[in-house]
Amino acid sequence: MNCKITGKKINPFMSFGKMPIANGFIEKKDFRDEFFFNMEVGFNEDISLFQLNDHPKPEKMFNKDYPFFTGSSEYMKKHFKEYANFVKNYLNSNSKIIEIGSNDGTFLKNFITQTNNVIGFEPSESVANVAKKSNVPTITKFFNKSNVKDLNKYLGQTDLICASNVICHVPNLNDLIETIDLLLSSNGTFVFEEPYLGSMFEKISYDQIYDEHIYMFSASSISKIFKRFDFELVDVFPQITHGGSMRYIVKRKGKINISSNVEKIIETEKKKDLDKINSCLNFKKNCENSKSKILKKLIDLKNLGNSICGYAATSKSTTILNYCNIDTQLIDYICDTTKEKIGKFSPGMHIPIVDMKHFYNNVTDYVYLFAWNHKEEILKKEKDYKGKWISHVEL
Ligand code: DWN
Repeated sequence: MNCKITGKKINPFMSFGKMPIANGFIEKKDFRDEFFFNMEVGFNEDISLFQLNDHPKPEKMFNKDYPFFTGSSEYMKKHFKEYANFVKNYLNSNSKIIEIGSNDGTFLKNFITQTNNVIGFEPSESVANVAKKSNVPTITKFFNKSNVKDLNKYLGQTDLICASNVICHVPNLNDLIETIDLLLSSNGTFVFEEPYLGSMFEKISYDQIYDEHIYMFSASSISKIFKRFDFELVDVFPQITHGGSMRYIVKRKGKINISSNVEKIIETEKKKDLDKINSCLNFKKNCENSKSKILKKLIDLKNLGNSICGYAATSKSTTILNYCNIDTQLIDYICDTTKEKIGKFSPGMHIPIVDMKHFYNNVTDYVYLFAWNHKEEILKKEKDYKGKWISHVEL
């Protein structure tokens, strides 16, 4: 593959094998036509960027039926409220705000009482419609140069562009940054949060890698990428969300002093070789060990006569199930709160997705927590469950 930013040829260092669309929850009648791609990952040392070798077209993933709703976690709603308070530091009373990938409007809802100068870009109709119902102004389109060109009121006049768990979904980062450049005011700020490469390596949470997550960023990669466009990474704030994320603050070059946080984190990343392929090769070994360990655990538990179900049909679970080849011989069902997933089957491995009533009426000896990143919230909710929780990451 060629790196999507620099054009340089990158050789994949690892393959996760054949993968379906992570959020492609499927009906039985469609099993035969299911789409798969070969999921390989590579690393561009020039810009320290971990990336997928190939990925399905964005329209195949983010379509009218996209079934992930940000508001499905109470904790995340709280997080986005706090995030909204944080970004107010970059605003004045007339500021215009744009969110890239605004999903169901969970974040922007925090602004619509204060200002009409707010727009969300969200290409998936299913989630965009929920935002619109909550009166969050939403453009049901991808965020790119061609889709912002007529937004005269916002061109060069937007004080804040935000995104959460979205920038890693955008294949053409060159176009994305040029679009930001078109919109941002001279002293404007781009604030975004993404799953953090360092946390993924530490937790061996390789399930963060799937079709939608084309990149896994670090402060080193973000700093290098934005420099190419005359922007600067001016601050970073580690987050505990989604198993370890990073909030990045980016401004046009020379606008403010760069916080010492940036230098510190880049130094730490260097010490951990996060800017080098070595850390990836180590991660590869860790993934292979993790796969053998979890498979052995599930098989041993089954052989001892235990029943096992899955909790939360996350996008991440698609990687675990397909990479480890886990099907209904090991996991009876996966329960989830999302009505758009219930009654369908998991992508690739075709495990039935059921509602929470089914979970309470068909209690299993073990539960595989696929939403391990929401552990606190879920374990509190399910405190009456008497069996054992398992996962490939430490719970
Ligand atoms: O980047 C992305 C992240 C932020 O969100 C996306 N590409 C898609 C999505 O990834 P995910 O599906 O792995 O996200 P979550 O938030 O780990 O899992 C969401 C799923 O978990 C939903 O199907 C709802 C379900 N869930 C549940 O059934 N009970 C979640 C919670 C908190 C619960 O209590």
